[in-house]
Amino acid sequence: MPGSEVEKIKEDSRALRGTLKETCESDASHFSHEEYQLLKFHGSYQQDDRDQRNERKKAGQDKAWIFMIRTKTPGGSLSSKQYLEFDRIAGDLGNNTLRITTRQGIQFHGILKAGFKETIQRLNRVGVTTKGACGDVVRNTLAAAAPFQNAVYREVQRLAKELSDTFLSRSRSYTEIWLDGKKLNADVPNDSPTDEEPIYGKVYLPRKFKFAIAVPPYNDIDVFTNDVGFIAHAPNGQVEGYNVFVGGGLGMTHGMLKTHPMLAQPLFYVKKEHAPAAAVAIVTMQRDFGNREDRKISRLKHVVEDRGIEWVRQEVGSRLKAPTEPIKPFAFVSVADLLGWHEQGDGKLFCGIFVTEGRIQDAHDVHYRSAFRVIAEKFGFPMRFTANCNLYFHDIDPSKRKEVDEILKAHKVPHTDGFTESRKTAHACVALPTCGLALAESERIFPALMDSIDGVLRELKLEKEPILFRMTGCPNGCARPYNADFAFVGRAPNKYAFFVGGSIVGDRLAGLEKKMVELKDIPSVVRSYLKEFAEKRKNGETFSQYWGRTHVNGAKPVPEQFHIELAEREARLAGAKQPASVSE
Ligand code: SRM
Ligand code: SF4
Repeated sequence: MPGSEVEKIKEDSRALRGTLKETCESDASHFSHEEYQLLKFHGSYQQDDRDQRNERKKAGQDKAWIFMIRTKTPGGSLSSKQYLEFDRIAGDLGNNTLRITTRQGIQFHGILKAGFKETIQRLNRVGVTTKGACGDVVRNTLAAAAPFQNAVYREVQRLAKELSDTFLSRSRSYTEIWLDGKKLNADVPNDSPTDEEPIYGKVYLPRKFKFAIAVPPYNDIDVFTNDVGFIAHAPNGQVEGYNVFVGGGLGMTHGMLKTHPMLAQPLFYVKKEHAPAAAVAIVTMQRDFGNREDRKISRLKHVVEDRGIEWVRQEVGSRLKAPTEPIKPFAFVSVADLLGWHEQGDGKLFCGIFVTEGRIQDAHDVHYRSAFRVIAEKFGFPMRFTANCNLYFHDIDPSKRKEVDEILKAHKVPHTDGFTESRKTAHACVALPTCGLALAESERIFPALMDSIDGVLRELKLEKEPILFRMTGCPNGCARPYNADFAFVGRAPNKYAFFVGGSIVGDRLAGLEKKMVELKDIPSVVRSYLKEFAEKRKNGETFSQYWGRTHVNGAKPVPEQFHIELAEREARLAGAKQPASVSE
């Protein structure tokens, strides 16, 4: 069978070079379609400002080409010095914003072609690479974000860096094209002198690949939505090993049954020293068995679904050559971050700061960017990005707490004490105007939508309830909507598919409740579910527990659950006449 078009582009690319260097140095306004596919492996997406698209088209003008550049910061960790350079780059070369991503990285938006190489060089000079932040390789490795200073959290952050280094492409193309052949980043492993990719081979992986490492009881990196999830087992304050889960992934296409989200399934437990080898065994299995003909069904989750978890266990076992054991018991409480002030375990403090949709900017009267710059300049505290798109400053001497609070207050950075519990965890993906795949707004309209939902929560006295809301501008799932209690997934301008029934713990998938809800109707639709919950809940159960008790979903997800409304599914099951869909 011939491979997909992208397979051919990779194969012919001379280790990801293609003609990127030539086009970068030419006065072409943008990269070609083939070059764009390769650009991803170097950490960037070619985009255009979609707010300008129609007008420019009418005026017969070319698209307003811009670039998104994404960093790889394993475990979301970086120094204040690095952050300050990020801030300067956003001002000098980007659109004056920094976007914390749902994978603990940063995206610079609005970079022009003329500033592309400079952005990459400046990032590398402060020890941050963009290599492999996108493309068919292992993406940024998530690791428990809370900056507790103890052996367990240190080990998990260390493993994130080790996995990141292990799976970094060894092609010299990145250094050649963007760094003028000089390695600017001492922290990145050496390129292979022959371009050889010891793990990936010539055509890399069939698709993107994602690792996450969690430390119970916090599932703050949403471990089950990753291709591979490691869950630390640390009964005596030291990591002894990891429960390994495989086959998580969320992307789907509306109405296409063969595409659907899956949560990772239990594979085995391995001792700590074998975790990196287990990672290599799983990645090489996906390299060899992942579908290379149809990119819609090419993630690890499809190998797990098609061949079954027992086959996967055998195959990985034969590659691993190290002992494995059955999964050890563990329990998570929430996907939330620890916002506000906390002791980090060594006499110092960390401060978790809520960042509206992860967008660090000075806008709408809240000056996040200036506040973070002042704190980073004045104190030099290390930082952590979270997978909920928030920020931790850590290693803070208690004597500095008041000053930090004053800086945040002076810049009107919101204090989460007065927030509803839902607001603290709610998140929306980037979508318009930069995302080329967005079918509807997400980041830009979510704060106002959450204002309305907050009103409903307060009216029903549910403001203290941990209920998870997420939104995306299309079904790809970048804000991880399908394991939230409530999710709104863009279908068309102002229209969203409505999902209910994930969990605040991140361990259950939702189901489609309504194929299409108008944006303006979302608060009243949500209200009907919340009202039922407020009236019928038992013994203080959470919304997730209530839904789990009263509905069957998630445990063994079926494709229909994501494409056919619940009412219709039930009617089909009962053999009854199918009712017309709510909105279509
Ligand atoms: Fe994503 C594609 C943004 C996390 C699933 N994602 C995109 C692109 C690059 C659009 C494109 O291909 O042209 C978006 C760029 C928007 C922009 O303008 O910036 C985009 N994804 C994001 C970010 C920035 C969302 C955010 O709100 O933070 C996240 C960047 C993470 C990072 O630093 O690496 C982001 N994307 C995710 C996640 C969540 C996660 O990984 O925890 C998912 C679901 C999990 C998964 O992978 O299954 C996700 N993004 C996708 C998919 C669907 C993949 C699939 O298997 O079907 C696409 C489309 C694709 O790959 O074809 C996509
Ligand atoms: Fe773009 Fe869709 Fe991802 Fe949102 S979910 S950032 S609209 S690809």
